Amino acid sequence: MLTFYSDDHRLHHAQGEMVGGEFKPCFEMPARADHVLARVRERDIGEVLAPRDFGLTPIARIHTADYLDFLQKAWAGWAAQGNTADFLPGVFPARHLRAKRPNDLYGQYGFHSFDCFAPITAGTWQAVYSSAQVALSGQAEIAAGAHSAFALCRPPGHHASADVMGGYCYLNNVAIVAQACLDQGAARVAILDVDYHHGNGTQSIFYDRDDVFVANIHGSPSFEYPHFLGYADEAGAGRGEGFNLNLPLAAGSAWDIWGAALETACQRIAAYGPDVLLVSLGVDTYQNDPISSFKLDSPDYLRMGERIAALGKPTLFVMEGGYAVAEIGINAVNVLEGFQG
Ligand code: SP5
Ligand code: ZN
Repeated sequence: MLTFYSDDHRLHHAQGEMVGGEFKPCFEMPARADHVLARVRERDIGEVLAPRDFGLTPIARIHTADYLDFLQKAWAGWAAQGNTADFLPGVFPARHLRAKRPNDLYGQYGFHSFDCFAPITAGTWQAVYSSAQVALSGQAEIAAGAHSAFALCRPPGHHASADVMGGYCYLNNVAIVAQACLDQGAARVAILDVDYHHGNGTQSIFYDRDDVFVANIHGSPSFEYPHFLGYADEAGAGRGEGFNLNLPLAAGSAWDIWGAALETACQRIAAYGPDVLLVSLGVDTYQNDPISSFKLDSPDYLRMGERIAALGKPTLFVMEGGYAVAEIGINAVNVLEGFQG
């Protein structure tokens, strides 16, 4: 299968994040994409292509104008105030406050964030814009008739909702692609999110819709990030009732548990009968992932790809998380190789 990739991801390399009360190097670092790309080439799974530029229009089908305006202008405004270090938010319109968008940049950042894990640097906008174009280029390949493609996105996207960033995510690449599929004539799209963390952004974007079925397998929010979405009783609302599936799992879950959840998700996807399947491919379910608790081993990712392939749908894999940097390439490409058989 073809892989889409842009070097622009390197333009986003933030200085750090809070871990255990200390400011530590970001887990979400450029080397992640380098390792995946190296493994794609080592295993020779297919050509690697640069993305085409589809512009802002498909991005604006998912994200609000205010949000995109903030993302594009935030660094310049921050730098104009004399700052040189990364821009991070600190105050959020949580319960008991008023969610009215303020005029100042710092207030706007809190308005458009749910945590402090999405720093803005000089190159962040270009990196996230190109990451979305990578995803859209994979979508175009599927639309043109390919059975599968791999969008090697970085930064990832599944924690970003229509107007709120967080969890290393700014633009929701998989959601942008789902909407592009629908806009080009697909009737139904399924998203299977296998990242260790619940894809809260993707869920929220499609929660009241029946044209995108979203299935998530993840560490339960009862103990894991993002903490405030991803329970099993979140099944969709209105027209979307029954079109969201959450399969939260206990800490320490290994392939026996995880594979059973995948089976459940795949049966629901098959029953939905999508025209296209999009996989939010996070490999932070790996046993040695530094911020996660699941116990998947590298060969398990081959099984994952095999089960997904058995659905028989045109499938776009969209890279999300995975922080065991040395093994991320092996695990991600194992899914693709398992899929290809
Ligand atoms: C795309 C993606 O995978 N985003 C994940 C964002 C998680 N960020 C916050 C993680 C905080 C977890 N606590 C660290 C525990 C270290 N033992
Ligand atoms: Zn994750």
